[in-house]
Amino acid sequence: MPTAQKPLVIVTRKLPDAVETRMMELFRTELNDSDRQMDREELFEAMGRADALVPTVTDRIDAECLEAAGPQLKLLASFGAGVDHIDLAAAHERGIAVTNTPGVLTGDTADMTMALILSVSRRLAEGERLVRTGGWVGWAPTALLGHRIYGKRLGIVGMGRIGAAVARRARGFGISIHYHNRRRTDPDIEAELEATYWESLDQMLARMDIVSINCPRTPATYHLLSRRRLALMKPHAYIVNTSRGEVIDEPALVDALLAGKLAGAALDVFEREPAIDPKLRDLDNVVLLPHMGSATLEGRLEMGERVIVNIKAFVDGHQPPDRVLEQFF
Ligand code: 8YV
Repeated sequence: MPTAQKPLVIVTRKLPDAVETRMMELFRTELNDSDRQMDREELFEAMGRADALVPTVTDRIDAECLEAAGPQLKLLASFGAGVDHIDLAAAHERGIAVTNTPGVLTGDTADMTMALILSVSRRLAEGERLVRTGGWVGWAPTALLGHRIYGKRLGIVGMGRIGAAVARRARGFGISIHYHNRRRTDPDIEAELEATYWESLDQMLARMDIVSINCPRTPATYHLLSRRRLALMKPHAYIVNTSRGEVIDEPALVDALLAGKLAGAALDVFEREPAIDPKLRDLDNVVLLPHMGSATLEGRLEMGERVIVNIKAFVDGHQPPDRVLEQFF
């Protein structure tokens, strides 16, 4: 981006004030005060003008969108860890670098995973609904009985930063850790977590009390929790997803829940966000959140800082610290 004047940075959504202010100081920045999601035409237009675009998970930067990129666009500095909304191969082909914001949302997402594990197993959302709707008539010995999580087995699908952070937290609740990952993790981490590695996802799923999805959404993880695999899970098992909806075959999950083949699900992400299958909404043993796993002010400020560091490094001719390399996906 060798321009004499400051680079034009277009931000597609409203970011925290402190992040936007710093961006205004450093770059020629166009903000989106309305926070309205850009439609395809607006996004194409922004791609045509920006030197660096700051998209979020709600912007689909596919090959068609990348076709609209002007020759000056050299960086997609995404606000978020996941990059499945960007066609990395098409960006690479056009010589456009992609960065993300890993690390800074690990703890918040892991905290939310624990909150969901507790919510679904102890029926928190159901109890809250009962009180809020005025349906609570008083304490009863057998009302709203959930299941204890202490002593249960948690199968973590994807032992990256977030998976390991979930494992650390779950250990504090007396849960034993199992995991499946493309590669076996560092032996020191395995020892620290007393974690059991399963090369076979099928074998692990068939034995777990709780399954947590913590892998990124890549071509290899699309519907990893397929209809066949969901059928392997125990009927008393819970499934929790704070990763991406597409990792689970959602219609198959709905069928399994309706048929009583799973005890419950806690979902922060969905296949066609923000659309939710109405059948999920009708199920009491399902906890539904609006993709808020990393939604803390602290986290969003740190994500913004990462975006700024990445743009600044790139503009100054250095390798941005969080460059996403296409061949890793
Ligand atoms: C973010 C997320 O809020 O970073 C991610 O991958 O899923 C979320 O926690 C979102 O992506 C921001 O763009």
